[in-house]
Amino acid sequence: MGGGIGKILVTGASGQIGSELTPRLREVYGKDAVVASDLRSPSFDDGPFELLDVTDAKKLEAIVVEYGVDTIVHLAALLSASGEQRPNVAWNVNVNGLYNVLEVARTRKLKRVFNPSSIAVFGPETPRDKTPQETVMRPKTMYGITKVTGELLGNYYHHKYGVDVRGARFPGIISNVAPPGGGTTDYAVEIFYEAIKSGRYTCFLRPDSTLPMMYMPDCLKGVIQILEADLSTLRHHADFNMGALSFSPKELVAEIRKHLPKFEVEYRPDYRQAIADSWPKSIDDSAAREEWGWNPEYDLAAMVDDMLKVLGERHRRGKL
Ligand code: AKB
Repeated sequence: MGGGIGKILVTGASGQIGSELTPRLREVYGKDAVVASDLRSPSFDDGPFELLDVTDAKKLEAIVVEYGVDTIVHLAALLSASGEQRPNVAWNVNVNGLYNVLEVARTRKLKRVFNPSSIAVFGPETPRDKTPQETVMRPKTMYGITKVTGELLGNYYHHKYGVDVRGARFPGIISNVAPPGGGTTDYAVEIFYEAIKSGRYTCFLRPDSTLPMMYMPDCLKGVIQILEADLSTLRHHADFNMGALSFSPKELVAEIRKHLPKFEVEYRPDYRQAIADSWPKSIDDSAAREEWGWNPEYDLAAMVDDMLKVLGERHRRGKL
């Protein structure tokens, strides 16, 4: 077992990332070494699971004590578009939920917390190309505000209390197991399902809206790398820039059309366009590369090829 990790609690285990990260963590650390938790049951059922609302600090602490948890991978959060629909819930879940996680880590002397941040911490005043690690952070969404708060809290708990909090600013994550739900980058997942099922898609962003993205296999690899990194090599903690791909809807459609030439797309930008317009186009992730060896593998062509293969196969079996 690497990085001194003994027993992991994953919050938000039934969500887009949790549905793939939890089984991967179980492959790496052992089935019983990873406790899944969420408001709803996950699609996998090969290990311990607890119903948990992360705003319930008492239940969270009871689970930590019962299982002897020493590491929390804290994925439970509302994303950017849902956060604009329900800003009060986004604040409560994203900030108070994280506060509960950090407090239990401090009082119960846990070894490590992983808390994903997001490119949503940036805003329109931030340089949009190759956005630097250290730069202007004035997000205009409630989600972005909660994520900046989370980074600041994580670094505070590290410096003041010695809690080993790690986090990376995730771009849009593209995957084919569980749908994302409530994000601005969700188009880049939905488009694959519609390309295969109906051959047409209505995109809620403009064709030229370039955003940073990442394929799930790279995301899973990155989370395990950052969890296992030697603390003495880290200068940053809760706030690593993490880049992989950058593309616009138009570029993604062109790549999909290499496989499905008849694929038709219409563009009808909605309220999510303003969110996308306030985010970076690409990310400078040299700190992550230098400090813990971040090195994504998938480019746009390889990601599209794999997504269409996996979903196409599922469609042929009538399971899409
Ligand atoms: C979203 O679109 O809200 C998320 C994110 C970039 O954090 N995918």
